[in-house]
Amino acid sequence: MLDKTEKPKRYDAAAMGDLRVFLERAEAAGEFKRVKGADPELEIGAIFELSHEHLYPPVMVFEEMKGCDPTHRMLCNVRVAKFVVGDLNMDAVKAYRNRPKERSQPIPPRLVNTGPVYENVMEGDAVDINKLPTPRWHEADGGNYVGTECVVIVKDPDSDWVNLGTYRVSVRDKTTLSVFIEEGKGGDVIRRKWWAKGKPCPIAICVGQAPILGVVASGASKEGESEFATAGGAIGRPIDVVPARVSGVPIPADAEIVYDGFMPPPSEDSRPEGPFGEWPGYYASDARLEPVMHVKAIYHRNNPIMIGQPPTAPTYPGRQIKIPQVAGLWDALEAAGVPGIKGVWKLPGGGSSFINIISIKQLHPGHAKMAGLVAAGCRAGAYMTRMIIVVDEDIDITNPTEVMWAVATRWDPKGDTDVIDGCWTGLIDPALHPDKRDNGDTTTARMIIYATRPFHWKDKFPTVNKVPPEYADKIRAKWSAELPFLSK
Ligand SMILES: Cc1cc2nc3c(=O)[nH]c(=O)nc-3n(C[C@H](O)[C@H](O)[C@H](O)COP(=O)(O)O)c2cc1C
Ligand SMILES: [Mn+2]
Repeated sequence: MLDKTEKPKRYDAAAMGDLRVFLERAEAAGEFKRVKGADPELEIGAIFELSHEHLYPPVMVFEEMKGCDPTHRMLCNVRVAKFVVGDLNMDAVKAYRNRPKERSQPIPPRLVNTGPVYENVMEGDAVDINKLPTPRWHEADGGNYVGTECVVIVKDPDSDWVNLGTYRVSVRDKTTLSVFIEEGKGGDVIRRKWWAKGKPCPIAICVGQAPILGVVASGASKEGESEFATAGGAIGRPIDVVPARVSGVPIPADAEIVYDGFMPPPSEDSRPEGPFGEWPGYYASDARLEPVMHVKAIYHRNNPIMIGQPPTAPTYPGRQIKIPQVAGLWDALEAAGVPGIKGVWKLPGGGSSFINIISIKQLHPGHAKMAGLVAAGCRAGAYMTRMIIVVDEDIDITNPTEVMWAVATRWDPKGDTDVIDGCWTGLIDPALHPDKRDNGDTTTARMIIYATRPFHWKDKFPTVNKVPPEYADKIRAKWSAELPFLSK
């Protein structure tokens, strides 16, 4: 059970800004596990995935990995450890929404001359991706994925815009990496500009970095936005960057491992990429031709740490709630003017995307519908959702049994359901029909379930037969010494 009385943790800027400080913090928090002798071919992947049977899996550092240089390390569970995510409850969502404003003021990166990233350099004929760990996470993966929670860095040819993005990266041969960037993502917009000028796109890929860089690279960003600056703002100091020696794009000076080179236009070189076990728990997007990166140099620190964080199915407990995402949907509902929002949460099984729960204090007829339609249509709730469930404020939406009780008892399927066709989804949506997949029609329907007391006869709606929460608390306080089963 989650302890709902615990206060959300203070933001640990030092750990978020430095991977090695992060490791010390994990150890101090008692959430650290050192593992020696595991095989990066499937074995580490299985240990990693099974660690997700726990809501808060330990931070794991794999050392002396089979077939690897003994000084190389693999780090898993960077952003899912308890000391990083804190409590997963509604108070944490509220605290996130009220977070100090200075954490959202960008601080531009600082250009420095050199850094630990250049402690070891492979160039020219010495370049060999296989000299560093090349994990295979799941049996049916179409390759060894060195980039999972990685940072792909490209620079706009026409402006100062440097984009960071987390896109999966796999090994094709000792100097070639596949990078899977979906159409329209920041990295895709920029690489097309280079190709349109008839030039290969300069690119650097960092596969071990300060945790905050993984956060900003995997979050949505606007064209022109500097995610280095966003990250600097979050940790309260500038990120130090150095120019990559071959591509010239800025890379974190304290990066653990960086591949540096160029991505030629797909007409010049593209190779089959995928499939890769995806977060909905399937291999849905299959293999297809994708552009590749020609690696001209590799830099790494002494005792480098690769970060491994492949997707795991949303059946695992910790894979449901991302506090910033839930808070973001709540913000979006309020920004659209929907009043009376009391909470936003997810139904387990849908991971952090598929099933959104909104609780409202109904103020007028049509209010529940307004909340449901905005949740289905706003940017924070539009992509790859399946279902939105709107409930009354008396439902504890962090308890799936209460949510389904509301559905079971307050929802009349015929009148209280909207099904909206043609909504935005992705190739990794397993329910996307093969014909649509082939046609490029990446849309599926949404269902909105209004499991609220119908507003116009809510006063006639049967009274709930249940000990009220405040009275329950009193009774527990009075009797739990004598009746221990009453204590929570
Ligand atoms: C672990 C992880 C893996 C991801 N893999 C991919 C991927 O292979 N391709 C992709 O286009 N997006 C992937 N994403 C999502 C992007 O990181 C996300 O859309 C991000 O906003 C991209 O940055 P951009 O807005 O600068 O393009 C992944 C996200 C995470 C957290
Ligand atoms: Mn970006």
